[in-house]
Amino acid sequence: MTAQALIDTAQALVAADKGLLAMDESNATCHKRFAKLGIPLTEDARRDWRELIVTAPGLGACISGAILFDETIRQRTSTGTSFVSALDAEGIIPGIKVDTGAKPLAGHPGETVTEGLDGLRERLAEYAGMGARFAKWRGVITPGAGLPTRACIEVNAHALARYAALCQEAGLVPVVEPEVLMEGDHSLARCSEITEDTLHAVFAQLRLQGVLLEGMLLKPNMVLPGQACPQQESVEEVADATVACLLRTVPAAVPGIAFLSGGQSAQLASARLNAMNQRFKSRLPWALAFSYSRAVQQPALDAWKGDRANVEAAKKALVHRAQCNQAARRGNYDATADAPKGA
Ligand code: 5MM
Repeated sequence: MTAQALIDTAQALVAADKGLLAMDESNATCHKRFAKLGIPLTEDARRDWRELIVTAPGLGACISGAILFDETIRQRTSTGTSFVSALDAEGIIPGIKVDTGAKPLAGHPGETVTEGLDGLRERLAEYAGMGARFAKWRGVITPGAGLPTRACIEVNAHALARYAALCQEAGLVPVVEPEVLMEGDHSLARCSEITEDTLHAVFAQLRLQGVLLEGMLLKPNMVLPGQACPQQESVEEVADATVACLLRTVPAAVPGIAFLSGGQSAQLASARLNAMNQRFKSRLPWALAFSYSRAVQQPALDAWKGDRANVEAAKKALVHRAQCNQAARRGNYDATADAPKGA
């Protein structure tokens, strides 16, 4: 695999104002979301849900790549097509989540380190053989009293860079996801400080470990006040703070930044991305895109509820959210027309 092939894939993932769809929930996370809607917590239900997504007509016009989970990359539609082939048919690049989860960090109560490096070289080779062209790994940074610690930031940055180097060796574009959580009562200014520290540490490790910046994507949080913070800044203030933080930390060689949604509502995630592109797009070195899970999937999951009769409505809801985020990349998202019913 040449460096140019990595660069081409990374650029294709942010081309045409499209974005990524994260559909890589582990079974535990998937079940948490299913349980709220009374959907059975079974492999069949998980497969049915993911089939609905990969067969949604028109999804490929606004989604460039889909991040799958180990179970999902091995599954097939009810007509026997592999999910990878179904995505390929829509022009969507298949990707794979390769971390094995955030585990308690020894000696650091309340913090985690993401695991999955053991045997990663072999797993990446297997996934590449199955058609994956990019991968994803998420490190979690938790704000709190005295948190995050330096230790937590450094171990997660180190693991992200080791993962990224192994991905590029295997010919897969690494999506590097350091997430500062939005749970808590911290201010936007505190989130900005933590995000800046984290991104500096991540890019220092990526450099140390020889990762080709042109052949990767960054998947960060937006700079937001904690969910329980009494002061909630406007869409424009969030856009300004997020772009300012990224300009201080992300090298211009990185082709794209694809945000996670982190628990924001679908509409807010679109509105904030839209504001960033509207205000700054022409002056930024990298594309500002999306790699949402909940902010694209949740309205469709609410429509589906595990009932076959709702499949078509759910597909429409899914494609609608993907279209809204493509519009947000163009700075054309109309938040008023997209307000949730009854709001
Ligand atoms: C932060 O989570 C990622 C983006 O999703 P949101 O847009 O909903 O925040 C997401 O890709 C996440 O990493 C996966 O859902 C996998 O989560 P788990 O915890 O099940 O590995």
